[in-house]
Amino acid sequence: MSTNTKPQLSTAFKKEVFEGLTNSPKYLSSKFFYDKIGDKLFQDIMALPEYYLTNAEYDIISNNTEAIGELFRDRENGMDMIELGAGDGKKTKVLLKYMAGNNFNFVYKPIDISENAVELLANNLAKEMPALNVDAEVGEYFEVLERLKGYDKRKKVIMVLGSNIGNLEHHKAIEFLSKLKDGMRGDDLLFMGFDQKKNPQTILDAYNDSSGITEAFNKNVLMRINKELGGNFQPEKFIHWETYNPETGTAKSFLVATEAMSVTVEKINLTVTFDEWETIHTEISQKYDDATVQWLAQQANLTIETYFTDDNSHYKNYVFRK
Ligand code: AVI
Repeated sequence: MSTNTKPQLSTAFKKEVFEGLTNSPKYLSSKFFYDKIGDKLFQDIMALPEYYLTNAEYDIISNNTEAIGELFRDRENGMDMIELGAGDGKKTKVLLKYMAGNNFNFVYKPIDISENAVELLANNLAKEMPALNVDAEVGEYFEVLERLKGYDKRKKVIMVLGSNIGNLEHHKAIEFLSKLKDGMRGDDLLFMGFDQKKNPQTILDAYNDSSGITEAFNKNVLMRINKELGGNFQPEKFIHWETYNPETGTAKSFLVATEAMSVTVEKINLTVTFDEWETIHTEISQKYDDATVQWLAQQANLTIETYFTDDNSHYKNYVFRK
């Protein structure tokens, strides 16, 4: 088992924080939510009653384990299962157990932007399923995709769960899907989770929980700037604000300044001012319908082979082929 780390991530953090805070309107990417504290907050979010996504996808995988596993299987040559944004692997473990228990010949390659998440998962799998062949890696999706070309010797199944694609705007999602497609060969599959459009209140509640964990998660980007880049943000002077547009399916998170202030970020030589009620856009969480997923697939030259859904059709896992 190996775990590679990417030191240039902190340079990207500096560059993107500078760009985002000097832009009008201000923005910060949600990919910077995830450090040790952010990972823990996200784990807590996944356990919230309001955050229906995790249970919906868990149910889909648990209720269709055999059908999904058998789609993945290559009896002759074995296969590689590559998971982008693996997180804690709770849902994937259901499949891993099926595959291991049914004599699949495979390597599991979890990849996550969070070094901490990858390490925890690798250690946990080593304990829970010691016979499993695991090859974990830390990295950002786009640069890791380049390195996947080495995984070309046998059938590949690429998994992206958690509706992680929803954190990308459509043009970026198409770029992402196209790059995945470029790394796929004829019998390779892409198994991806897409949160679906539904009652707007259900979506707003999922991103605006009553216990304030999502608020802390959103503000964690400010905490990271303070800790890692010498910033002096006062997170209590910002409120977490969530919007959902049922027409476009886009949920957006903001941090809104409750008073005029000036903030300095020493390590990037930056002082920025905020007007009262000025915003920082921090995240999008896109919700989909079949037509939109079909359109994204077509733009990326992928075809939808089939999909699996939960009883409420709140969430869907689609299987794509090149
Ligand atoms: C990781 N990602 C798909 C989550 C989402 O639903 O957009 C992150 C999240 N943000 C707030 N709550 C959860």
